[in-house]
Amino acid sequence: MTESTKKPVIFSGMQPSGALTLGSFLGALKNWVALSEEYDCYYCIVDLHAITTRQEPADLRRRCLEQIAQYIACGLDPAKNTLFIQSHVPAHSELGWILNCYTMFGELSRMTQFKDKSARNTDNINAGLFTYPALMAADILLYQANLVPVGDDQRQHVELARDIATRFNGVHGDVFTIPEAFIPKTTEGARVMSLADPTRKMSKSEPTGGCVYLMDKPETILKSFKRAVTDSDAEVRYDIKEKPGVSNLMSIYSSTTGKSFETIEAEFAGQGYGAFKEAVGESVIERFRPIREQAEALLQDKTYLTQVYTEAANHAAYTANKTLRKVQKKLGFVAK
Ligand code: ATP
Ligand code: LTN
Repeated sequence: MTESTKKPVIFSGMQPSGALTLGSFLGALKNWVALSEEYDCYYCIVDLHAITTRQEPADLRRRCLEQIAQYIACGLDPAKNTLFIQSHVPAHSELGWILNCYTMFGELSRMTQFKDKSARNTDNINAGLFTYPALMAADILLYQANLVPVGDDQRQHVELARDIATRFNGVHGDVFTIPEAFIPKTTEGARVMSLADPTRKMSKSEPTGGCVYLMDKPETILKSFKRAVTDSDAEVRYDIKEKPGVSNLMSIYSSTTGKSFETIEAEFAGQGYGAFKEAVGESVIERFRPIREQAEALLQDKTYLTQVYTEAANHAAYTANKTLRKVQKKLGFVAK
């Protein structure tokens, strides 16, 4: 991607905190791919964010590489998209610290992800988990991103990034582009719920037995769907309050097949849940099969993957450093 391409900019990221799931795919990756031709896209593996919860070093290293392979296998062409690892571009940490000083304690206290994760990890409520949104704002603002495609659970963080940017610009003049969140509609996977507990988000770092993974074998996927929690009235009907399990399966099926809820209700009228669950499972299997096969093949070629993330980091650092230098100058830091 050359400097002269003046496409609007996209930034988004995913944590290497576990294997990618159906939630990562429908909530994020699928949209990233759809947007990747029209925008100048930076898609990041946010390892600095991942260490806000404890990670096994060997797993973290392996997952970063797997994630690059999966990004590519999902359709992100590394020649057109900057696919990089966050810690390879030190400007993220540097701007992250600066923006901490422009983020209010009260704002961070209101973040639902912090409340959730601190309630679940009572033995490690670290400062990084609390200030995480300032680092996320840095990720986005370094690239002067216009659009940030995320799942619904990240809306609040993108809103905060906008507030931080507006506050900084208010003090120092126009430095940052104010980003917009891009969140898919519910029917297209805004929030894919756990198959074991449809009131909770399918989350790769919280395997409740309700996750479907991008690299799962077909028989595993089918088993997961057959076990999916539903209800006892055996009617395929969309009703998020009364029938969260069935509604979640319908959303998934709608995303993988493009069928509307009405069509799905008609298709399974009077059939009970067995056939329905199997059809949803099969649709996910077919969607994932080519991705898994290509990711497996790419993982055999470590030299290629290293080349992809190294070149991407150089490109990202160039853009990020321009913004960082501007910020440092505004703050009154002495030039080197
Ligand atoms: P963690 O469990 O470590 O918090 P996660 O599974 O929530 O991870 P992230 O890496 O934090 O996934 O998220 C990457 C992107 O995928 C974000 O934009 C997020 O909104 C989206 N996403 C993740 N899970 C889902 C889901 N179940 N439904 C919709 N979008 C999701
Ligand atoms: N917080 C996000 C991951 C993330 C991100 C970003 C997303 C870190 N930096 C910048 C969009 C833009 C999450 O937990 N899913």
